[in-house]
Amino acid sequence: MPPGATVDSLRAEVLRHLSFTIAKDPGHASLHDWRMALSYAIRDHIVTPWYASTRRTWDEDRKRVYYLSMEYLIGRVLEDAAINLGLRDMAREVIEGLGVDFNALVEDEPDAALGNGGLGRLAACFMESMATLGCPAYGYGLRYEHGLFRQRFEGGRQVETPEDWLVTTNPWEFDRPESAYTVGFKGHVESRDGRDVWVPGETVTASAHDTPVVGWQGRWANTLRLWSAKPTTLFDLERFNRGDYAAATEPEQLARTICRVLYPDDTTYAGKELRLKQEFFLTSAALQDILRRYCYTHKDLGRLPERVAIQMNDTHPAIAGPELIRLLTDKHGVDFDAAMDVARKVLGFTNHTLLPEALERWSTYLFGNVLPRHMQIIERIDSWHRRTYPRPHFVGIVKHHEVRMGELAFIMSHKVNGVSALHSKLVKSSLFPELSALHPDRVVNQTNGVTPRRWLNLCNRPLAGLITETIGDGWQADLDRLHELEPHVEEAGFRDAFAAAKRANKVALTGWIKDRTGVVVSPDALFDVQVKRIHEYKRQLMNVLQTIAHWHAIRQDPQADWVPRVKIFGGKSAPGYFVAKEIIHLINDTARVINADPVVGDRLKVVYPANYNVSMAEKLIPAADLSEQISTAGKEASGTGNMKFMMNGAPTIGTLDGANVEIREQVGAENFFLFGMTTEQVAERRKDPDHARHAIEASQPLQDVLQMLAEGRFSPDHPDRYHGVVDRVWHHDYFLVASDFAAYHAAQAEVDAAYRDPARWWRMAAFNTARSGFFSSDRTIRGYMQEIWSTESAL
Ligand code: T68
Repeated sequence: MPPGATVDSLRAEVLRHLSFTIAKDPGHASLHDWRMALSYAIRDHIVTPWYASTRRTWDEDRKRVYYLSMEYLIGRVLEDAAINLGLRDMAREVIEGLGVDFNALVEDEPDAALGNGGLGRLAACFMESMATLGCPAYGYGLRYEHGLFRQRFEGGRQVETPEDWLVTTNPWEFDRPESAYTVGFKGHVESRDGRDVWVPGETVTASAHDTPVVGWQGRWANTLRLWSAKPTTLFDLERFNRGDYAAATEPEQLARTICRVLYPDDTTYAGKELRLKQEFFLTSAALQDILRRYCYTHKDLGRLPERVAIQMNDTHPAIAGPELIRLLTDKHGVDFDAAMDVARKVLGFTNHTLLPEALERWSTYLFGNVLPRHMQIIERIDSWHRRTYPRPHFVGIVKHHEVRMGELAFIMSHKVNGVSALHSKLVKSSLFPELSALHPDRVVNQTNGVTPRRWLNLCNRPLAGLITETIGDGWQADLDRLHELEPHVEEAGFRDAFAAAKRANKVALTGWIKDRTGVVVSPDALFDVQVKRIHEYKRQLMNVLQTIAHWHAIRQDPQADWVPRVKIFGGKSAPGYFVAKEIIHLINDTARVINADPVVGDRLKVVYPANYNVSMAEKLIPAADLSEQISTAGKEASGTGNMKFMMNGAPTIGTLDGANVEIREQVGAENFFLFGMTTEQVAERRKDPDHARHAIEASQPLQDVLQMLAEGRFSPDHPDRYHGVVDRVWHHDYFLVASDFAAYHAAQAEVDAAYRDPARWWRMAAFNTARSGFFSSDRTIRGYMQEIWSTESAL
């Protein structure tokens, strides 16, 4: 808690901000006004540690980490900042004392949704962990006017509407218009005095907006610096005076467009000029800012790696390699070989996917048009690498008229990392086999993690309270201490308290589900949750097919001893991803039929609240009994939702994919519902051209489900709506839904058996929490600091 902060002082600060920042009197203040007043009062307490951290970093001339990411999926800030400062309970007391509903106030804040899914949320967890660990760092990103779209369902179909988090003032950001850089596009390259000079055809100005990120207990704070684009010249007065009004505002239009929206594609890459411009805009502004800061106190750019580490979050900012070379050579006069040496010591690259469609590639035509100087530099890097590391069949950066950003990022980095043990192994062996053979020490692993401050301490107050009661305080910043819960897991009293905490969360969720979806569910049912982006490889389809099989089985024998279940789905599809949208429609259609079936009643319900986001995750995960992590092995790079469920005491039903492998290792095989083929078996299975038919023929439940879908049981208004789905399972089942179905169905029966035995179930659940310490993002960040960034904590 900040020294001297009391309920009285915080109340006075809130009232002062209400009067003098918001200019409202308490009698007329809206919920929004109160939220703003409280946010400013809390923010004031961040400024002191923020300022102190920045000063220390300068005074001690510390190495800084720069995290470059196109996405930051932050969620709400107020409660997170308050809890890290030790001010949350005080804030609640103050606000309730003023006659305002604290929960409603917290929920009035829009989610900052500047990301699609796991990659963006990881960046947000990393920012929080770097602040907690006192690692001097800046996050660089884009200040999108509209974050990830809002999802609604119309007749069960996903409909997207724009998100507008900036419509009301964002109290957490500080505009820094003095930190501004020019970023160019297009144009041509000229030779002047033997030096290549890029003359851009278009320019925009990148202007900084800083958000402080405060760590646990307010001991350190870093900066998230988001760029917005401004026109370099306000408008073309000469054209305007000639009456050419549209052309006169062209610079404004270009600038407006760049930060207008977040690309809503996760894992597929959008081949759009605008996307390339966004990526370069972020990267160039960040690199100019980094070099300016370095040159403020240092002269020798050759020693940049001693003070600067830059991490590229996937290939999206991979233009950092050539841009750094351009700035060092063209602007600072460093020679090419020396610039290559410096760049490669400074840069690191994190890969987040093995899906081939997600590997960014740009046509050389488009690339050369938008970034002509960078195209030259990339060709030079490519031939430098071929010369320096000769190899007969090596695939370079530029091939078949395409620039391959993965290869570029690999070559320009001193370390390349995957995000789970399995994934890093596959990065080496399948994604970059040739490059890994040339650079055997380059690929390393850093298994993902999540911040326990938000994903346990904040979102699950009942469980956090029980943990503190049982092992004392301090586990929030030392999550391995959760192991101290293990001896208590054998005590019936502790397990009862654990179950009671879960029940409290479930009761709260039932109310929320009723409000959001109209469906009434019982907190006595097993809450089975799959929340994540909708994607074929994540196999929500397999989950819904199994749900139908389960429904069918209940109808055959309603009086059998069924464990009541609530199937909870959440997630968005990329707007142009037809197959994923069809799966969404199917889940909603299935929910409608099952929830209205009087024969089944409370034994099975299906709910799919629209617009899954960080704030919804904070409600669903603490109330989950079972975590669905059922991707086709070899496809989910890591997963981080799986870690959040584990921390909150929900065992996993899952395949040996991504970080599931390590979750199972940590928690023990007896506390994990494993099923399905391994990566190797998947590859083997695909060799049989009739794999799906064989699997369907061997499973009566699956045959029945496909038959019901084909007959239109879930789409009576449009009986052939799911013919495409059925046809794909039979004939184009790349993700092996059919082949893993029977094993999944059997594992679900195992789950029921375990749930029927409360002692067994709560033992499993509690071990999940007790053994989740490894999945703190603090552990991950320590790994990056040691193995990739060579940097130390300032604390
Ligand atoms: C996710 N990737 C991985 N990509 O799928 C997940 N892609 O397994 C992993 O846990 C997580 O990264 C963190 O490492 C993504 O989320 C994207 O969102 C994305 C966005 C734009 C373009 C491509």
